[in-house]
Amino acid sequence: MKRALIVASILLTCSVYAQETINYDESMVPTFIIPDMMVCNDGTRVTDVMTWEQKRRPEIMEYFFSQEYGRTRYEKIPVSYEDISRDRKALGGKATCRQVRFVFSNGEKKLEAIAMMMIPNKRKGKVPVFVAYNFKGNHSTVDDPAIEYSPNFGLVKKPDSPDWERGCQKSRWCFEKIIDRGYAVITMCYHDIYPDAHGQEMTDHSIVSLFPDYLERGTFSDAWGAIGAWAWGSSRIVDFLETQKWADLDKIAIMGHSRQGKAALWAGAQDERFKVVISNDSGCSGAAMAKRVFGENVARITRVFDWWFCPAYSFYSDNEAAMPFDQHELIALMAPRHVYVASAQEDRWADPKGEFLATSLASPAFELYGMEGLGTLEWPGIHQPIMHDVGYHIRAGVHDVTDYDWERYMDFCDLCFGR
Ligand code: GTR
Repeated sequence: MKRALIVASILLTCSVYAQETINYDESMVPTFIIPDMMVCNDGTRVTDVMTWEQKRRPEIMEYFFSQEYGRTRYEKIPVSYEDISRDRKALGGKATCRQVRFVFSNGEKKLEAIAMMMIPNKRKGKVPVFVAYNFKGNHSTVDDPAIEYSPNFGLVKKPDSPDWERGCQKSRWCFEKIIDRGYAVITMCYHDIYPDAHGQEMTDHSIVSLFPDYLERGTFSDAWGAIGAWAWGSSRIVDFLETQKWADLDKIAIMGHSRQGKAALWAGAQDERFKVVISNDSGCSGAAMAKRVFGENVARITRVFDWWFCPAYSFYSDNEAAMPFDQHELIALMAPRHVYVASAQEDRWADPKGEFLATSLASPAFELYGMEGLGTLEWPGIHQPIMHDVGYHIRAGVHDVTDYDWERYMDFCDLCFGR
């Protein structure tokens, strides 16, 4: 009996993995039909901004709400801000480093998150701002011992994890270069909004648990997951910026890497206060076309990271062909604002070609507004960025955020913001 069980479980495991073959062979990419984002569900063709904004765009939003990231809740969760510290001599005196605690409360339960800012000291008037989550805590972005550990960090990291080390991910944050170009940055550890690990305890410590439907949500096929929560959190950062005199509210960009690139695109789709939306190596369920099924795919991502999405998304496991939408439509939702997608050559897991393709295929939405999309289906070479109203680059190297990426983001923002 015991042996039979073992055999059965081995067979089951094999079949699960068999379905999850990861394809890295371009010749094995299936022929697929690209969903036409310019045709409404009733067959009407979109030829003007009004039909796009009032009919087609809401239909596309509905796909992402009901079938991928889940439905964002709009009840207002009261938040208060508490100043933690203000160091006017950060980065050799070039910047002010501030920490502010956000306290979210629904009257019964409270959750805390800490935002860290670098604001240029030399400034004439208001400054443009990058909103960008960090993965390993604010303390990982600089060496400064005054930076507090993120409230939820201990939930997801063991006490002996190297991630507690200060500055352990500072290579992803070229603050000095950013400050020198006149931009501010506001960052927050994404675990504070939704601790990124499997299990009920994580959801209970996420902002999702503050909403009225929390206890019933398990039964909803469109219940929002972590990506939806992170996107919601980015908007709360913008709410805070709205209280700040130094922030130029017409020049807010959001930048996210990888899973945060997925969340940045979703935040940008929902919140028009983000004027430039930047996806760094966001891959599957971010900028990459799902229907190419190259690198990470829906079956694998929904199995390993089930808490990121709404339950309905796993219907497309090994079934991308059945999706009535694809990720180029997510990118199109940024129009008439700006969007930039970046890939890394060795990051095949994220399907760089699929990221490029989706960005290019989003063009018709921008063209409706007289804006210029990428304008080509020819994948540019390494380190040959395209910067129209929509931008794209592929750089050499692996899945990461490098100075090269940030420099291009600032070039692009300079163009978009007329700097
Ligand atoms: C991987 C995941 C990707 C990407 C990445 C990251 O494990 O499969 O979708 O999000 O993590 O966030 O670095």
